[in-house]
Amino acid sequence: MAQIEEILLPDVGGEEVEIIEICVSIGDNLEEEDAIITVETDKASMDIPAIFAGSIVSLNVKVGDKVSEGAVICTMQKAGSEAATAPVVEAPVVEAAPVVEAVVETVVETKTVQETKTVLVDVFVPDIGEDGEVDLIEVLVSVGDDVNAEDGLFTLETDKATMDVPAPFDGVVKELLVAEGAKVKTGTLVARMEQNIVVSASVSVATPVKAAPVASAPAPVAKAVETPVAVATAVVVSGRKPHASPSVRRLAREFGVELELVSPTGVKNRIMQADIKAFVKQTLANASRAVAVAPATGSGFGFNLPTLKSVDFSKFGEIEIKELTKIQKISGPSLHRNWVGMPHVTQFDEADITELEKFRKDQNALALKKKLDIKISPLIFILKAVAKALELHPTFNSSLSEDGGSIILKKYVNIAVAVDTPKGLMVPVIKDVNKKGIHELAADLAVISKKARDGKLKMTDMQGACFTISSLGGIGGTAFTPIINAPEVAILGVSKSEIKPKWNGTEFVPKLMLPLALSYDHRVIDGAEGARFSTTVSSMLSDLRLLVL
Ligand code: CAO
Repeated sequence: MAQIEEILLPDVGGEEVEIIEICVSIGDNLEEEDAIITVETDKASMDIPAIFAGSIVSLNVKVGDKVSEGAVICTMQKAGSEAATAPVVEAPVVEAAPVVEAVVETVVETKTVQETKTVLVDVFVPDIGEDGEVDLIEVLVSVGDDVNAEDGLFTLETDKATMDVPAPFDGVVKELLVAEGAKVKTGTLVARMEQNIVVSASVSVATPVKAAPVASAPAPVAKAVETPVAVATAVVVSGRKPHASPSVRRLAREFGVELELVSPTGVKNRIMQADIKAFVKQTLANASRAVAVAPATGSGFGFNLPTLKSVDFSKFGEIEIKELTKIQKISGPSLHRNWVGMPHVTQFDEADITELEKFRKDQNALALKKKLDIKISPLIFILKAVAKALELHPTFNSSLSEDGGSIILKKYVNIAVAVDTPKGLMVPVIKDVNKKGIHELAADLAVISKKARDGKLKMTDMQGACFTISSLGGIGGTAFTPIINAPEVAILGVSKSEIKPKWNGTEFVPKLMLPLALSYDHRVIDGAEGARFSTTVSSMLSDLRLLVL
């Protein structure tokens, strides 16, 4: 029996969407997942795929239509089902008189039909925030394991952190395609998992019902007409393997993009047109950055930097060659790019933290008495003062746009803290510093600096910073010029506090002075603003009451 189904627009985020492309014509034979139409919301464009293989019987929409969830897009005949004709069933001849006609009524029922299907789904390495390959150091599951969504499948180690590749859904591990020691990158196919997906359809079934016979004019034959079953389907499918629709594949082909390298953002790991565009944009940006940091030839700055000649140092005495750490190898080019690519100005200042230090020590003594596992270092107050200064001087909480023509102001206050670790410098981020109290920040700093030192930071722990603080105060030194961590526009360097004689108008008094060094990107921030920001931070550290104003 022919099965004609109405394909309805699924939930695409609860809003009205505009149809920007009709990807099929009447009569086209489609495979499951082939795009039928492309719709556009404020945020993205997406394909609406065929939920089964079949042919297009009718198209109910056109380009430019604005449609909402449940709108009929088209009707499709399921592959393998017969032509949609209404079979007429001859009822046996009724010979009796008086002649009776069996009146046929059609009752249309709408039912929700749910079917569970098991599908094999490819699992890829998600976006790890790095372009190159990283080491797969541990396989956490075995074939046949039942895992829950977000359970770790593999552990990867980058130069900055270790992170797990999580199971994208509840399911069973069917194949492990990589082993310990493998090199993988974003988009590498690492496993196959079996997933139960639920296909739910609202089905309208027209069923012929024989009503009670009624007396009628004589007629020799009563015919019972069996109406074909018409099915209308609104399908919500949960769980599909990552894929791209034909229109997205076409776009990828046009740009020469390998789909395996693109991180999907669509529902159920679908690669969207926007993902292809973002990938191309990122690749171009990386290419131009690579040109910008090329140190010796073609520096990208309109001049060539002189190359260092290689020197045979062994001619002058004993030498040893020691490789840079992985972190140094990675952070080196970034530091170089940031140093050469941004016009740095460093503003120096001092904050009188005599009172703050007294308060801090009292608070630590109190915490000890209360047996609280909290230690407040000067850095906690510096975080708080910087968060307030970022709110008061929003230009510091911005990034320069790619074309250099505007700044992007951020309404959140996430501050990165440089942490010295045995493997090198790591820069984890404390989120929403402006909304947190001193104790919460102390706990956060303790957690992230421990994670950094144990090499347990995840990529997400190091993303989303608005500003960085680099504190060398626990080590020593009077001042240094920190390098801005692009795309941030400023960084605060903190050195060791020292008692200094300060003139109060009549005499010299001993004051505990904290040296501050604020480096900022002069393309975004001018000197006066830099001095104002620095003064705001030092004033707040000198008088904590200003923090609550
Ligand atoms: N002046 C004087 N003393 C200071 C100080 C300052 N500015 N800042 C911290 N101290 C003291 C602390 O009070 C603590 O002393 P006590 O143990 O007596 O209380 C001691 O120095 C050690 O502090 P800390 O370093 O453990 O804690 P912190 O909160 O100040 O810093 C962290 C945490 C993670 C930032 C720090 O440990 C670190 O790794 N700093 C290095 C950052 C770095 O390498 N930056 C360079 C980047 S550019 O290459």
